[in-house]
Amino acid sequence: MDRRSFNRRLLAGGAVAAAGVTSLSQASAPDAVAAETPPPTAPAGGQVRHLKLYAEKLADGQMGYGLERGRATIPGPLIELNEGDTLHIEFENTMDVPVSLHVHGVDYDVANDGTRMNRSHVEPGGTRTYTWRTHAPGRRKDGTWRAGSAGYWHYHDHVVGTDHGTGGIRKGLYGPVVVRRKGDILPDKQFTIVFNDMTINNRPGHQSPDFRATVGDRVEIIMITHGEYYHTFHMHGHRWADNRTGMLTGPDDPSPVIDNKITGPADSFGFQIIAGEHVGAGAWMYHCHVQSHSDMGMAGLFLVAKPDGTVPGHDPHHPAASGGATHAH
Ligand SMILES: [Cu+2]
Repeated sequence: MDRRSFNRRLLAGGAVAAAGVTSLSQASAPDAVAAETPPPTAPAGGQVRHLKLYAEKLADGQMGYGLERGRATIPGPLIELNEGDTLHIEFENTMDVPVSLHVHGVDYDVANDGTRMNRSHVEPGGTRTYTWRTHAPGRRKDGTWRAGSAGYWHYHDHVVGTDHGTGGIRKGLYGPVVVRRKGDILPDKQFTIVFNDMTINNRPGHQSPDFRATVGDRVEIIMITHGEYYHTFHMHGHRWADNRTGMLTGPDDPSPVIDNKITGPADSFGFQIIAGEHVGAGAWMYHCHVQSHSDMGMAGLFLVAKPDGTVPGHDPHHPAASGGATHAH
């Protein structure tokens, strides 16, 4: 099943929640007809969803979140919601240290904060249900405008190492959240890129992940920053609008169009691009543009294949081309 039909099913299905979203990014490209038909859009929210999430120690000593026991990844699984949805996450700590789940951008009461301050963390072997809520934009009773929850957000541990989760984040306990507004265009493929200290997705230098798409795919990038440093996120050959969706709403949309964005710890943003639009297939770099950071290996490839599956000029055996698919670690 291609991304579009899966998304339609996922977003209509409710209880399916975000399960399986991660593996989807590796699904085959949509058929060529998709480019000529209007892209599918997000429906209205208002559903109650359920998700099981585990915090686990990985074999290499890092830590990750996962939808199934033994399947944790860095970054953790992408969690997608529509404005108005409520999500109950049954969160199990399989590790030998306390851990938590703290989210940015959505609504939660203090019992779902995921900090030690209000005892909303989870002891080793324990389970706790975290509830996240989202809302649509609207006018308050006093006439002022209330923003909706839609955006590119993220979750992370707030307990491991210190009361700020510094050790947990450093070891990989973080993941992406996308909240859509009714009518938002759905992507064909999604990739999460996290600048965490001097790594991308906690990979060692010069082993940053590569991401693969086919010319014409509507690709969604979710970009998150963690750690100690500021970075600049740059993509070759592709630009996006610096607004909520990364897409212009029309010719008069005043959002700046950019291909480089400064980002600091706990920032998150996202955007959609059409792979290879106006520039064609190829091995397009993405990287931090702080020069010493890119030199130390904060760079990967956005591999845009021709419809026949080949990436012109790209040698898959070159060491720099190693790396995995979305959300692998
Ligand atoms: Cu950097």
